[in-house]
Amino acid sequence: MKKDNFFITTPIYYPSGQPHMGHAYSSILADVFARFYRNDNCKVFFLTGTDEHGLKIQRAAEKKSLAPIDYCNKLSEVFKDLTKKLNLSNDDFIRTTEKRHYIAVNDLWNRLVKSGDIYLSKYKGWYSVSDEAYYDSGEILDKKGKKFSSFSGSPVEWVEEDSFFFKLSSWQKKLLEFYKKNEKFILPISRRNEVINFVESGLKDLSVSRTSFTWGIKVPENDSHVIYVWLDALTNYLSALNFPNTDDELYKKYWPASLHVIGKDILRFHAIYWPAFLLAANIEPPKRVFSHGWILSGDEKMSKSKGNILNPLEIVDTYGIDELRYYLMKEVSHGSDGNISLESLKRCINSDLANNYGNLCQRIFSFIKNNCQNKVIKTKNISDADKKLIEQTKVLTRDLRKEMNNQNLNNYIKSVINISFLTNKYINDEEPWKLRKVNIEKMNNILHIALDQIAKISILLNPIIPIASTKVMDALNISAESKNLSFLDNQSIITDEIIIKELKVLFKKIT
Ligand code: ME8
Repeated sequence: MKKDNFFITTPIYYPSGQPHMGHAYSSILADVFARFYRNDNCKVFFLTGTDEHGLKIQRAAEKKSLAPIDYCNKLSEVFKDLTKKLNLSNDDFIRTTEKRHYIAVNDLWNRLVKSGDIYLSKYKGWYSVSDEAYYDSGEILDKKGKKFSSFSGSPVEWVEEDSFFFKLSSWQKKLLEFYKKNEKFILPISRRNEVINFVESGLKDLSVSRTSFTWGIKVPENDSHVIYVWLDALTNYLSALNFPNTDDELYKKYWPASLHVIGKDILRFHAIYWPAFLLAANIEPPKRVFSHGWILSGDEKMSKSKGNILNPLEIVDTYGIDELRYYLMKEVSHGSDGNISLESLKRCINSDLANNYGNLCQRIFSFIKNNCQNKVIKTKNISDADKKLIEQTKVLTRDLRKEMNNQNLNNYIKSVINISFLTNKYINDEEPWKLRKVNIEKMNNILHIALDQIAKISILLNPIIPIASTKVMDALNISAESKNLSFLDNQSIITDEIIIKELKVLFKKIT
């Protein structure tokens, strides 16, 4: 069967401060999808990077008395380090200050000029530098004389300047047709409805250049304008594939993008502006935008100003990267906002990783080491209890690909951890330790089934906890060809006669 190619992206991060849990969450989520499809024998290109232009970055650099590019060179490294710390499997890291990106943005701009979608006028209205977004007067709140966006809560300032505009209004109908034709372009459905309502309520033309500052990509043939940072930033998804060279192997293989993973705050840019720019430029829009919710801390959005930040780097140092990845993927509901706290992190690590999956692996491996000299042989006599566990596992794995294809990662994890729970229960019920002296054959069979279950669970958890699951797969001597999801198509993973290696404790219980 021919497998699809997957181009999966995280948002490219503003390097205007230290990485926070929101960054970690967005990136890990995208990484899990990328790893899953690689494990399902698909070709995957996974992209992340930094979004380095615009007033927000220019001001952040001024604050540090640095030239914007020096500031970006420094901060971009911090985000590159983050990708390593989070164990992201990205194939590329793009910076919007790279030449390849300038070339792509210039080309896209010229296409929009050529198609008649850009005109020169004057912008008069509200702008939020921290969101790098324009807001209508209907979206502005007044708090003690200061103005804020009612959408994001960020401060806004009044702007009046010459500007090029993109004829977004003329794309309203075509966008609505596009959403209708591509039902799963925006997931979850609640976000899709939000976008459709917004577009139906009417779209205004969009200011796509600024003249009051200089830190950005100059408009071709009019260098008093810099291109609006969102038109610039969104193009990263094309520049990483060597656009405008549409004959390039990467572009041919991976465009249109399969999945942009983004937070709900930047949905408008990805689900409205981006497909409109692309349709206008005669480029096929991406297949999916998945918009996750906010990470909250005690019902509030985590933010520096509120002082309620759990620092991802500190969590990784204290508890481990697999632990953080698992916690964020399991406990934060991906469609809606989710609360995180140290207490729930500890609870989750203990209950799912230490007591459930970790315990299952440890007890089986040490029993086999102590009683079978590390060797287990499969036998043909299958009991009712064996059959029941195998059947339950089949049921729980049946829809896993579908869950992933719809970004229902919470359901996916629940099913997998349930398999681990059922396998622990099976061992408790079957009591192989009681068979050591009376029925070696049956004991072997139980252990073999347990190892097979551990192999399945490890492969399924691999996208989420790559380090621990790889240790287990290695200790099971699983061949390279079997370390993938083909067991979902009934291929076997472990050999009939299996010799295991030593397995050290995977997850320590946190007290
Ligand atoms: O938006 N919870 O960059 P960014 C969950 N440069 N997600 C959060 C979050 C939170 N508390 N805080 C931030 C940008 N995020 C642009 C992207 S893409 C062409 C340009 C998420 O560094 C946020 O939703 O401000 C976004 O998806 C990502 O972190 C990067 O945010």
